[in-house]
Amino acid sequence: MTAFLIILIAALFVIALWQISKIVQLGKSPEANGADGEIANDADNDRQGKFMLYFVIAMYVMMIACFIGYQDYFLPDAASAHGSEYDSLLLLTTVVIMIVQFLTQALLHWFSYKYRGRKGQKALFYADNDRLEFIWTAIPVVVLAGLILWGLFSWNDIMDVDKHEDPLVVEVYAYQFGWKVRYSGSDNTLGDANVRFIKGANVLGIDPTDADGKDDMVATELHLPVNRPVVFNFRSQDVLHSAYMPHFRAQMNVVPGMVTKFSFTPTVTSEDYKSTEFMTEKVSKINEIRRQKSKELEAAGDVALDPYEFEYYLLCNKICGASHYNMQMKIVVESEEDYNKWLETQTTFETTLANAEN
Ligand SMILES: [Cu+2]
Repeated sequence: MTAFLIILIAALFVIALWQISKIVQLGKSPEANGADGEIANDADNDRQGKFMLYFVIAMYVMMIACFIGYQDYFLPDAASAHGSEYDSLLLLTTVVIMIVQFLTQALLHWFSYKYRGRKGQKALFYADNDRLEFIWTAIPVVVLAGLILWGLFSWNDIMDVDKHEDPLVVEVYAYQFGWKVRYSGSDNTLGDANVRFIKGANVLGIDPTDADGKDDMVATELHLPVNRPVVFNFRSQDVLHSAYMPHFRAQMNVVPGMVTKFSFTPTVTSEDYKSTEFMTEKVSKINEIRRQKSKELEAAGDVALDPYEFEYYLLCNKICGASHYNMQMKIVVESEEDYNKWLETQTTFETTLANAEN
């Protein structure tokens, strides 16, 4: 490996010297360069002009192929109340950018080809055109102002955590490398917490003297009742994490030493989402791949793969350390009834502490 690197460096050094000598040669007078020198002639310009044209065609073909080929990887419909607005904004922005770049790239490369250098041809000196300048200034101003205004209103609405009536208050707690969730119990108020209180069974550092914290419940799965607004309070034990819930179009940084907030209303239960056409098709495709892989594994004497089943997940979206990739928590959106049943099986902080002492 070291020998290869030395040879590579030596080769690059020789190429650099050769290039420098060419630049020195170019710097000399045109006469010294002669007819076959390094200065571009008509044949060179013609070739370069055509390359510009081929390049833009190749770029469009690749772009269209990517849009078609990667369709399967687009996120499916949003499962939260604000999600469709967010998706419309993203779609409109993408469409506008696509139209503009399609036209401008085509023009840029076409003109590079059409007006490629030819001996004796002179460029036209064209100082300015007020009407043209007005058009290409006014249109972007109007379009951008519209996009920005819509974006600002959407942002303010999505980020306003105080707009809901009777929301469910939940804490999402991040640590290297996992998530915990804290439910606020019957008072719907989270008890104070601080990493300094972390001790024994008190894994989230809930203040044992705060009465609001006694009925708090710590869980390892995030269960949410459908159609009820949820206000998330995010806390980190160690480093910067990011709580990412792609199906709900939600993401918020989780910062040590402070509480960050986000709220949304889940609108589709896990069961309903699993039975959408998109998801059943996707899952059967994945399972077909797994079946093929299992055959290979079994032939080699290994254990076959389990079939895949879709679940909502909360993922970490900040590279926070060695096991970052594995930092996820299952999210279950269910009916109010099922949610209450599940909640009854959870243990309050008070009971957890009492059990730990015994
Ligand atoms: Cu993380």
